[in-house]
Amino acid sequence: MMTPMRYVVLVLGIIISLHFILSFSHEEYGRATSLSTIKNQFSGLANQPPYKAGVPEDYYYHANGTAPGPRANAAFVILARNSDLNGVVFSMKQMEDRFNKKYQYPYVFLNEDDFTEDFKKRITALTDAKVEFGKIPREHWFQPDWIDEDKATKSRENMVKNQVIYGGSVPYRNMCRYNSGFFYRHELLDKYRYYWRIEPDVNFFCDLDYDPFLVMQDGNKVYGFTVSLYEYEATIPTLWDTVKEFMEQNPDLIPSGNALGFISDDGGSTYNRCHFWSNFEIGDLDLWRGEAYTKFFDFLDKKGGFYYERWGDAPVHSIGAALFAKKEQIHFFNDIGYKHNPFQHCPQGDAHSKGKCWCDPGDNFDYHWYSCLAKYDKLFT
Ligand SMILES: Nc1nc2c(ncn2[C@@H]2O[C@H](COP(=O)(O)OP(=O)(O)OP(=O)(O)O)[C@@H](O)[C@H]2O)c(=O)[nH]1
Ligand SMILES: [Mg+2]
Repeated sequence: MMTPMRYVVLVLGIIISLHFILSFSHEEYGRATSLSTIKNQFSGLANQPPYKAGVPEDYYYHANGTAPGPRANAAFVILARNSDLNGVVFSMKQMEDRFNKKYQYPYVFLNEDDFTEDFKKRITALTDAKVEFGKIPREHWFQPDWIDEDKATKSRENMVKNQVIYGGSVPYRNMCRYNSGFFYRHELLDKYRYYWRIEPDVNFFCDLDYDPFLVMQDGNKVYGFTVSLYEYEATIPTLWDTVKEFMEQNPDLIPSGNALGFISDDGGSTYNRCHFWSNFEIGDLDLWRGEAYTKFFDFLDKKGGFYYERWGDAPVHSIGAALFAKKEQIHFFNDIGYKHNPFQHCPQGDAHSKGKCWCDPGDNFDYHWYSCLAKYDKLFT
């Protein structure tokens, strides 16, 4: 007969052996349960935003050559015109050199026109990863019939008079509406869960020796950013009233512990105009595909503000993420040095040296008066 103590030792032995067998046979299990991962996810630093703890060292692969698996189910998404080719090449070459030649994530290019052969040739020459070129369905792109064109024209004329940037442009409005509510419905993205949006003419300043998609996946994050700032009031005069109307009608879609404090300084009465700069996004497509955001986008779209005003995809995504995600699910990618004119996030201190960044650390938007990062930080303090 076994004594109770022997039982305990036996059961413990079985658990420990199982853990080791799983760790060796399933890379993902091993990584997910490694001590530093658990420490990062469950303890963090008290009263500090989670990014301050840094990405655990076991996510890093500093050597050259293909990084060992696993990979996330993810792709880069680039919306572009044929005329954007040189700018896209500029961004994509840096993405390959700084990150993707080791990770080989596929690219999806989207356009309301057919991409030219020249475009496809110059893009595919830049990478060994899979590249797909998609055409946007007409009904996802162009101004819908039910928009009152007289009203839209008057509003554009007014904005031109008031020198609102892109205020007179219909294509720009199509683009903002498409990025807000349609890109994630393109059939080429159906198979993916995570995306990283890239725009023409941006800079990536640092070596990225870990996979940000896995950090999103393992940490249950749904939206990642590098720059945040204030929106121009003139482009969104009625946006917040519309959002409030939606919130009043759909309280059950809005979880507690969300990031409302990032977008409102008074518990939701007014919008403080903070938004994540959506020319850089690493996100979970399921955030946009889910019930809450789907209803939210439809509600906004029906109000016509993408055409009667000039609602941008940055405030629309940001408000959606801030309302429908938990604040811990929104991640600041502190170690990704990034520039889209005229602002840049340049990692500071250890993050700068770890990434061998080439941006000037003195030129950093983080706590500039026009940046909203302090409001993000404040969510956690
Ligand atoms: N296919 C297509 N893509 C577009 C169109 N307009 C803009 N884009 C893309 O949409 C994204 C945003 O457009 P941008 O012109 O960069 O807008 P922005 O970042 O607000 O303005 P900039 O400061 O000029 O960069 C980029 O990836 C563009 O390539 C368009 O009419 N058709
Ligand atoms: Mg741009």
